[in-house]
Amino acid sequence: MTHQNILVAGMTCGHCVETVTQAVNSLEGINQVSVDLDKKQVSVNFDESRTDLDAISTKIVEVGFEVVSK
Ligand SMILES: [Cu+2]
Repeated sequence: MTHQNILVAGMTCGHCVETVTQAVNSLEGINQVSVDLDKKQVSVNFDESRTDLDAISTKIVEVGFEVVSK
């Protein structure tokens, strides 16, 4: 398992948090997702043999948010 923090712009409320959490969770190989709305930070635990940061970032962008850094 790998743990990464991704900085995401555009999240403003609990609904955004829910959207991002569900989107990332829908990917293969995701173990755990948590979002800190104040820090704009998405923490992800994932199996690096099944997914990667690029796939996670792409998914976040797909549901309407901006990945600032990963
Ligand atoms: Cu929102």
